[in-house]
Amino acid sequence: MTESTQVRHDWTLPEVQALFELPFIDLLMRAQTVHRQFFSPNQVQASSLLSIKTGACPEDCKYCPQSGHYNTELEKEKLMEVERVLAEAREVAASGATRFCMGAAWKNPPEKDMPLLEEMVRGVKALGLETCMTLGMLSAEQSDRLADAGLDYYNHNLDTSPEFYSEIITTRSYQDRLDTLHHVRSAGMKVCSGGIIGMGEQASDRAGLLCELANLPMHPESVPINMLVKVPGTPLENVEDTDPIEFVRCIAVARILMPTSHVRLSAGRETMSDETQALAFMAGANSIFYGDKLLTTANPGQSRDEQLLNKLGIGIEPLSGDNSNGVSSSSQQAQRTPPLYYNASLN
Ligand code: SAM
Ligand code: DTB
Ligand code: SF4
Repeated sequence: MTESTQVRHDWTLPEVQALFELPFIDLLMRAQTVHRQFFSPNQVQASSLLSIKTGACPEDCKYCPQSGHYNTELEKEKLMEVERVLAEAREVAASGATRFCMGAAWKNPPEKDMPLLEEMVRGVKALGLETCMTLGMLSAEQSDRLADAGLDYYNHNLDTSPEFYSEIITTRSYQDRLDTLHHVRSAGMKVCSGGIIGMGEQASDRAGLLCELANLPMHPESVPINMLVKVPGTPLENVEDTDPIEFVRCIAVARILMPTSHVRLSAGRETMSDETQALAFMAGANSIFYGDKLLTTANPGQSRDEQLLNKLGIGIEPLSGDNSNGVSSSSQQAQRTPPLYYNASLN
């Protein structure tokens, strides 16, 4: 095994920054080489999103159209009925996407809604889809309940570096986020955790975010890299655009640091050129959100994506029988070794 294929959890910030500073073509080549050791290079995993409870969120995330702290003229909605959620999931199953991700604008799910959430998980699974939820913070007990209902993935993003975090969110801490990830892991669910690029952060914050994710006791199976969607009414609506090349660098570094994870080219594709997306796939992105809506904002839609994927000769990754990323190498096994420590960098 070459050095690049080791699954490491001891990255230092200077090492990660050095990757960011490689000449672009060298970085892409390195990322693509790592990618091919673990994944089929011409396949992307496709997930679809549904907002099951929209707006009026008590958190103050400066990027988010759903925060109750800002006026984004978003229509607020109560928790969707189970039957409506399942009707949407049936359409997703027919579209070819393999995972259905249900998102709620909550600080944490209310206890009274837990039985409905469990019903949703069971119903979506029965359609043959993988299940994912993103509901805010979870207690250990709530994590166990969702895992028992069959929830495959839980999405909970670190969003940015520990240093920049308090510029973006003040109503919960970085440690709160790490605690939820720990509960999700302990309950046996797969972790989906990534962040947002383009919030006015420094290059060191982008490196810091990826370093935190890569040094978790186990790498998240899914790493969404979102380009900020600038929504009018949010405090970040006028933040300066991030250079697409810098964004692609983030994808490449995520691929190198977390070689067996699916790296998702996530929010922001609606305004991204085909060429930038192609570079992101070249850099090792192998997952997308499929369908014409993210949670509340626009996504390219199935027909535009079909055109792009056809042009690039990329297919949608089928579900593997064991529901894993299809890798059974010794390094993947190594990263599944139970953690000896937790949150070493913040203790
Ligand atoms: N409320 C839950 C939470 O924050 O964990 C789940 C839903 S929240 C909308 C999920 C993630 O979407 C956030 O962590 C953030 O990374 C991403 N997100 C939200 N608004 C975004 C935006 N305007 N642009 C890019 N990503 C965004
Ligand atoms: C993630 O990292 N990105 C998705 C999903 N996880 C839940 C959400 C993106 C939301 C973009 C803004 C919106 O549509 O409301
Ligand atoms: Fe609420 Fe999640 Fe939006 Fe933050 S990102 S305001 S927690 S919905």
